[in-house]
Amino acid sequence: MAKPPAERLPPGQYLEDEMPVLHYGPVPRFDPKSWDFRVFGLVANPLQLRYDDILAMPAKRIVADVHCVTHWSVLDTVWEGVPARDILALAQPLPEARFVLVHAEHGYTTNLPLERLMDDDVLLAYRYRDAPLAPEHGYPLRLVVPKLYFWKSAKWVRGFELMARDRKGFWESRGYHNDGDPWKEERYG
Ligand SMILES: Nc1nc2c(c(=O)[nH]1)N[C@H]1C(S)=C(S)[C@@H](COP(=O)(O)O)O[C@H]1N2
Ligand SMILES: [Mo]
Repeated sequence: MAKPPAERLPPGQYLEDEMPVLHYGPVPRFDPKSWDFRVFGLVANPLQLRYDDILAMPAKRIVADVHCVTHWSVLDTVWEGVPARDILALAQPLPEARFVLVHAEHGYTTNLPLERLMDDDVLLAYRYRDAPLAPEHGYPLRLVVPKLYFWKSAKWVRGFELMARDRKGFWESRGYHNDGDPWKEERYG
């Protein structure tokens, strides 16, 4: 049996029905001719994928609760896309690669341990609630990392940079916690 909603809420969170649109800067426009997704840094096989390459990969659908550091949570969000680990597997991370800096449009970044990105619920998503992702929610492609506060789920993603040492992303270098586990209330560093 599914847990009652109250037990699915991490400490300090309240329920919303729909995800409020929240981001820094403007919504980028998508040009499929110039768009790419790059996997670079400590990989044996650097990738430069087109949007069609990503759509052609086997898709996965997940249902997940998401939690924003500003205290709202939405239960049972539905996402479809390519598991991040499938794309990382194509790139073949080198043994010394342990961290990833996720790059998005307009210089937004967020950092994660490589191992975390390999979880089976981490997607590069292009559909939300069984419809194409809306531009303001990250179209054409966004990262979804359900186990961490939602600032780690970068919208408008353009690449993964694999690194030996951790490097802080946009919010992490502005006072947010480096790890961001909502169940441990890792809001600020
Ligand atoms: N590129 C980018 N991605 C981002 C952000 C941002 O400012 N820029 N904000 C993050 C934060 S803090 C949250 S809560 C979620 C909000 O996602 P939504 O607008 O789809 O609800 O996007 C995350 N991804
Ligand atoms: Mo957020």
